Amino acid sequence: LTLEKYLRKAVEFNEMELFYQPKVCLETGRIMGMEALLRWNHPKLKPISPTEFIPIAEETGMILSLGEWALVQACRQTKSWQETGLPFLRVAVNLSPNQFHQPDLPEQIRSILKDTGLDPQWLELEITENILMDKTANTLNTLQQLKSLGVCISLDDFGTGYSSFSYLKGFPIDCLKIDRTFIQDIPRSSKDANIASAMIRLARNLNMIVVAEGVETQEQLVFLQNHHCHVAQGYIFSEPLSVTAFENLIEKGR
Ligand code: G
Ligand code: G
Ligand code: MN
Ligand code: NA
Repeated sequence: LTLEKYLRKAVEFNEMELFYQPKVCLETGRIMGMEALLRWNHPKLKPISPTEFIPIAEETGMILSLGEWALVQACRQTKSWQETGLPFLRVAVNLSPNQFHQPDLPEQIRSILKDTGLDPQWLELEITENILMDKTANTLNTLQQLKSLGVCISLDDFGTGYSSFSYLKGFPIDCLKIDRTFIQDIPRSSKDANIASAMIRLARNLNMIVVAEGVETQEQLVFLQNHHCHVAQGYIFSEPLSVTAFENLIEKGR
């Protein structure tokens, strides 16, 4: 309950921050985008992970204001980096189920893009399989509205939720993110290696961009390159970084 009380004030008190983790194109070796990840710096509490506070925000409905804050912040920051002459990068923002099912989400995102001046092609929305499973909601319609804005849709944590091939068939998804649990034991586990390579082929055959999450070792990276995975993200390149640290990383790579 205390956490909930603090969380209620967190945005207002400026305690939330977005960190950015680079996504690297495996063909060119260049950073092509980044995932925005929430960080909560409470003045008294020790750092609280999003895995702890996102569920509370979901249950209490606070995710709606928090999620909107993250969208605005990510779009504003990305636009600002473009204006300072940094290479154009695509920013990915995670959407929680509660947020996704708000009927006004497409309108909210349209308005944020307009207000921040970010061209829609530079915004990517990460959703999980469980969102797609909810048949009561008008999921396809929402996705189509989002697509018609010109943003990209990614399927996050792929393979861990209620994975179904019919989602890949029926929904307009641009990008598939292989969950890190399938990457972490490569190359030791031939099972995981086979699953990952099958996911890569599946995505490529469906003309989707395929991203490997949680890449930590050189061996994993070589495996993914050999299997023609498009993009990788993980500690091997960088952990999620503050704005300043991310800027330094981009400058260094130029
Ligand atoms: O950095 P990591 O510990 O940063 O993130 C843990 C979890 O929190 C991940 O599953 C991630 O998707 C989720 N998360 C981080 N930031 C956000 C956000 O802005 N919105 C939502 N819905 N989830 C987030
Ligand atoms: O669930 P989602 O994919 O949105 O969240 C990404 C989570 O994975 C964040 O908590 C982020 O900090 C974490 N992460 C990013 N790269 C790595 C990695 O290489 N290894 C591990 N173990 N976690 C990672
Ligand atoms: Mn994600
Ligand atoms: Na993930």
